Amino acid sequence: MGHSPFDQFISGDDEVTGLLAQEWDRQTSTLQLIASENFTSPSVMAATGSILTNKYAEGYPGRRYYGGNHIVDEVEDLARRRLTALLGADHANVQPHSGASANVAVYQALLQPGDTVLAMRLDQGGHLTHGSPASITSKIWNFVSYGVTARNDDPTQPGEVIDFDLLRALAHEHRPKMIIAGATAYSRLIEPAIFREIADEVGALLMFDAAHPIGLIAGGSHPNPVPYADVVTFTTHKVLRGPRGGAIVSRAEYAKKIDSAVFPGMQGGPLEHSIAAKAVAFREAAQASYSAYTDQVVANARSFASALAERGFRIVSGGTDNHMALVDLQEFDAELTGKEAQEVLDRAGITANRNQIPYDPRSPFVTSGLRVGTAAQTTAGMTGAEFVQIAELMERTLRHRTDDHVLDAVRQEVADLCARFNPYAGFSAE
Ligand code: DSN
Repeated sequence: MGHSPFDQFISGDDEVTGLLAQEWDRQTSTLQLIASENFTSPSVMAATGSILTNKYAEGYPGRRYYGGNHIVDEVEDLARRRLTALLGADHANVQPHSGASANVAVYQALLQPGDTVLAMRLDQGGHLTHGSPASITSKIWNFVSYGVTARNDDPTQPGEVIDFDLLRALAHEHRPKMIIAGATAYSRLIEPAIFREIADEVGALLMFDAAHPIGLIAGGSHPNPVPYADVVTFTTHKVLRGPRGGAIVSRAEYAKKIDSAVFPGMQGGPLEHSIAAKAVAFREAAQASYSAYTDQVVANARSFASALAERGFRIVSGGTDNHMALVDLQEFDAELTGKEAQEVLDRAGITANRNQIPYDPRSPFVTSGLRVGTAAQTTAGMTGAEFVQIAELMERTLRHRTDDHVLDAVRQEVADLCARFNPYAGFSAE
């Protein structure tokens, strides 16, 4: 079993170090296909585990409420400077603890309670904080939802893509104060210019929730929404490959309102160890090697989606432009739910998440779909050939899901594959 090089510092706590060793082993001996996960660099991990975890720093650089923050100020300034340079933005706030916190802070900064917001519905790819009935956002603001077009199997005109006719009609009918672009389970390019055009037609603010594509944007594989959107929110831990957390970039005119909404509006002390790790990740994302990585992430997702389709899985919208594919299981096997597929794949060492597909007849807890992503295993060095192999392993697992011998054989093949592509090879202490 492998060990993180950092575990040696947790002295005398065998329970925690034992669990960390097990998780190190799990992450490096099974396939990580959750589209929102990645393997950070050891530098990002080290900064996350750094001495900055000791420091309280409520406020912002130069305006803190506690003493002893002159070095922390430099850390946070560095992260802000690197982020504005990376995205070409006027202003950055690197304090949000998560993407959800970033989104709610923006609403608090730029909206009044009861204002209307137009956003993508959760069951067709949106996020909880885009006004899901289960989220506090729907209780404070009046969300109206757009979705995707109906399924269309004509490859020249794919369906299940954002319905811009509906979006435009809803914008003119409801005159929202804000329109949100962005999704968590949507495999197509989200073109910021069309959103800006519609927002301008009705005088709405445009927020781009780039939690998923921000890494592709930073690497230059997807268009940058910063020139089009008033505000861009995102998480730092997906394709971007930073620590768990969120961030906001905005036009200069909204800087003060957004900073006040994050602190003191939403949060207390910022997590400066995470902010240092964000700074490390922003520097890494500015390298040419990172752009090559994001291009490879997209190329791998396309190979993966095609290979899955060749094996009888229907890919929602017929393909992918980003780091994920949404798999409709119904044609592969009408009895197979997303929940069962996720559980069986887990036993075979393939980690993915069940996900509703557009117009899903099953509940969000059961679902008819799976979401798979290529960010993590591309970091580990896999290319199209390995993703074709993974598609074959998934097919075999799900076709023979009651046969333990097949599941054991797949589990062994997965372990062999992961041994060849270990993202932390050379960093194990054992
Ligand atoms: N939980 C994140 C994801 O998996 O996409 C965002 O909701």
